[in-house]
Amino acid sequence: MPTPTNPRFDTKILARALRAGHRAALAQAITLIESRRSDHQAHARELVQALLPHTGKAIRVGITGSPGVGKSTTIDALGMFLIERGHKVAVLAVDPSSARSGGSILGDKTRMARLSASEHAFIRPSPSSGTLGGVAAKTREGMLLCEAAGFDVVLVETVGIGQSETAVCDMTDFFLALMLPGAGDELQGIKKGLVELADMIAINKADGDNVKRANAAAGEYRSALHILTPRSEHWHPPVVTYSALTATGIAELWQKVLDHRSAMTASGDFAARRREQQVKWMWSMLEQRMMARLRTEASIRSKVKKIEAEVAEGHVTPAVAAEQIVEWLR
Ligand SMILES: Nc1nc2c(ncn2[C@@H]2O[C@H](COP(=O)(O)OP(=O)(O)OP(=O)(O)O)[C@@H](O)[C@H]2O)c(=O)[nH]1
Ligand SMILES: [Mg+2]
Repeated sequence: MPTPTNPRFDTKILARALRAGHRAALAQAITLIESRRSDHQAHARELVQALLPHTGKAIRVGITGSPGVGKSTTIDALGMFLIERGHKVAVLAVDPSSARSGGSILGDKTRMARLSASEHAFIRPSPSSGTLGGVAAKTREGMLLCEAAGFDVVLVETVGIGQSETAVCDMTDFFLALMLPGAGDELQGIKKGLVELADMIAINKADGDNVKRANAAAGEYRSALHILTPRSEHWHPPVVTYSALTATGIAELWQKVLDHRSAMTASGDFAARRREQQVKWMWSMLEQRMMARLRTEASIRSKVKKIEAEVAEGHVTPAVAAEQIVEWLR
């Protein structure tokens, strides 16, 4: 297959191979959208636009939780459960820290041993390109490519950090917050505002000695959720307990995702949420593009540097400088 650096590279050929379900083509296409080279980015835009009619059909689920809560183990168990039912599962991640640490939340494939060995699963670690906005935009496009390649469930993992959670919530249909039994974790989650994003709270590790504590935690979450206004009047986020290790409760957990989809589709909220997400995405792309111009266009960059110094010295007000920079971008 011609590579993007090849002058005879053809996005149509790549799109066709991807649609035919060739994993190498999907992987290559994602590499293309993650590239910073402007010729690659032009190809990537063309590719995503060409594939757009074949996207949007998957069930998109965001999964968050603090380190060690069992995200990887859950994705492995849930992924295998879905594959056994005939689904094709793509797993993506938004982890803006991966650039710095060099690692990635999906790096640990030993916790997803079964899924990573399955031909019906596609696992891709987080793009490691700087800003959260950039990482999220690339993950979102990666999701579209996975859908075009025939994956009908997309799981997007993120770390339990406010902004990346919002980003993942903004690209998925269902946002699942994983919690641990006990450990005072409950009220933390509520303080962080996470439960206001969550479409469901699932308490993991409800096995062995933990079952009682998990049930107690579930009770606390339920009463806490009671006093919050749900995001949709047609869905009150349930609280469930399960064990990723033994797969107990995984079927019930998935059933809630399906119930949510039915309720949201019937009320029209499903389509509304997707529409809103599209528009938000456009604006965030625009922001990215504008910022990229400031960073990459040499003529603008040097002027911006100068005016930045003047702002720092107090010679120019931030408002005047911002106005001037907007002028330069015209
Ligand atoms: N008892 C029990 N242990 C579990 C369960 N799920 C995960 N674990 C254990 O919890 C630890 C962390 O699990 P991971 O799946 O790696 O958690 P994670 O959220 O992906 O962690 P990070 O990737 O570090 O953020 C591992 O030792 C798992 O074996 C469960 O349902 N029950
Ligand atoms: Mg993990």
